Amino acid sequence: MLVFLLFLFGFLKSVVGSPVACYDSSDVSLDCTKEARATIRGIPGYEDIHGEFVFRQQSPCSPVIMTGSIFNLPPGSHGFHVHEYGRPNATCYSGVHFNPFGQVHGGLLDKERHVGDFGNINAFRTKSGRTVAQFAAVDPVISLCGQRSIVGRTLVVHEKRDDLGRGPNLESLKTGNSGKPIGCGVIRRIF
Ligand SMILES: [Cu+2]
Ligand SMILES: [Zn+2]
Repeated sequence: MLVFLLFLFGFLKSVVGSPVACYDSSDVSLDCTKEARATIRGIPGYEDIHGEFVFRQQSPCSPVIMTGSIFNLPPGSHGFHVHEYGRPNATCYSGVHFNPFGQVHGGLLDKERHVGDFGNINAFRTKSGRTVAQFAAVDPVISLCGQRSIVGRTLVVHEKRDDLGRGPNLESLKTGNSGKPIGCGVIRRIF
């Protein structure tokens, strides 16, 4: 585990060194923060689900480093996105995927994707019987300020696997057929 973490941080450090251009000047605004967090809670019927995520960005034009984990998801892959609004109710309703540029749904590494598309988070059962899902990414598409800002929006985990826009129906290009949200949390800035 420790070896994996050391490897991961080495990888993140090497990627963060590379400069990433801002899309335009509106990305550099006064609301910039270097760190944001989201606490995930399950909807009724999934109360055991909980998790924490941290988002860090050195400057408005740097990629965002995101790390976190969710416990007690059903084992398997679950669609994982930032949704538009930051006011989840008991069902985690928070609008559609955050999509300020009117693109179609995709995966984290796709050229064409919603800004809020993180693909899937994968849950594994541990020896203790608990289920753990870890996620780490260096994403140049999201930001903690400007028009790509995920701050104040909702991080959502879904019941089903996200087909990343490659499914057989139109819904695939909107939601990846990932089904209903089962857990969520608002992304809040850290002062
Ligand atoms: Cu979603
Ligand atoms: Zn999407």
